[in-house]
Amino acid sequence: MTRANSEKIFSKAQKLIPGGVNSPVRAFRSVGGSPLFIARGEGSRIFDVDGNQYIDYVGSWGPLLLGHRHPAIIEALRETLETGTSFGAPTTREVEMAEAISSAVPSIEMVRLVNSGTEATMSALRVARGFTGRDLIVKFEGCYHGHVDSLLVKAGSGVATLGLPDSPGVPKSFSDTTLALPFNSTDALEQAFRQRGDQIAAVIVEPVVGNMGCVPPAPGFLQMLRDITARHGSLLILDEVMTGFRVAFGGAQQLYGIRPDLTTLGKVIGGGLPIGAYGGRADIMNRVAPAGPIYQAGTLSGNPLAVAAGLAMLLYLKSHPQIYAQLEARSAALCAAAPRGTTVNRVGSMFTIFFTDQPVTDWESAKKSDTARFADFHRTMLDAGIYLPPSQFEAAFVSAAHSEEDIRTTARCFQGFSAS
Ligand code: KE4
Repeated sequence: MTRANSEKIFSKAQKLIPGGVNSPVRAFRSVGGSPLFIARGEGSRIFDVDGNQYIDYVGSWGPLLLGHRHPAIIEALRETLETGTSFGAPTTREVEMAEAISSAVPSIEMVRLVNSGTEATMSALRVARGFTGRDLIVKFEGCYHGHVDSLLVKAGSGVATLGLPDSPGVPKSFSDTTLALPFNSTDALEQAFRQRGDQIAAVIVEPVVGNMGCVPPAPGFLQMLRDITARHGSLLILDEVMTGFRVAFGGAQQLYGIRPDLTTLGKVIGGGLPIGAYGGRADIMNRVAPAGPIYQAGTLSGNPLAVAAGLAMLLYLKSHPQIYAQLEARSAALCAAAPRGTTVNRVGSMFTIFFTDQPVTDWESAKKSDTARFADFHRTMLDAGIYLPPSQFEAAFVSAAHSEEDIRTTARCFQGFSAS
């Protein structure tokens, strides 16, 4: 299997783009070797510029719940292209999209579309601070909510992958307004609220963490977040950029029966095009400009192409609910084949194989994983035609396009790898 073309393009890319990539985690830094340059995708497959094909378990980091180039999404894009690409003015489809999101996620009484998950979480924080008049935000170590200045504190995903202490460029005054606590720890949270509860604007959490690798909430943890924020007049923000429409049609809040004040979305709701969204209680969202004074804006927010792809995705999922049972069954079968000596965390079709034989319940336990062995595993799978996220601290994704044969093929490769 040659990757000469990828390597050649990568060496040029590094002269023009920082690290040769437009997002750090794509650079394969923690698994070694050069990133593959992808020529095209189809269903569960991606094809690199050297003509190699792979079963894809990254799925663009979550958006491609239906796999690459699903006909419903491609058709919606083709049809929309006939009418234009962007108007900077409202369109009917944006109202249909708002309706589709709100009907799927009842806690989202009103919603604003933006262009990325980062914009969604950044805006949700501002709204929470504006609504409560408070400054402090609570987040959890290993959770990643996009590259928002005040949330790049003990963050997961690429920050954890690259072992960055946090990021230069974030003023101390910003990070001073962020309390980063251990995920799944109630003691630390209760202490923070005892000491500073009346200053805490919101708690933001990935209800199922994907960004330290997949880490589910401990039983009762999310309910405890809901109770303690309500008791102190703070808001609960569920960052469902990854879990929204992924772990259930109604997201993790449907799965765990939690009603947050605000939710952030992205990835799946764009069907592979750039999008984000934040929404929640109408009394909060009506404080957002121009209805209220809290400002947030975006030239391409509600872009017709992104909305067309996203709406096609949501309508398809709504009319094919059996997809979630299929995702559950095939993901479970795949994870049952994980190499011996590893710990697998999975919720629905998002999972991580941790190279540790200990439970992984938070960042402290996740970072004990043997990242060198993970790198061996990643390389071995790549050579076998299996494309996994190039980081121990990321979630992998099964899509509706992954066939039973794909799962069997991948399972055989997993089983053939010795984790000892
Ligand atoms: P974006 O700004 O990358 O669209 O979304 C930020 C974000 C917010 N919240 C959660 C829970 C997220 O997972 C993300 C982004 N996820 C990463 C993958 N772990 C994106 C991949 C990347 O950074 O290239």
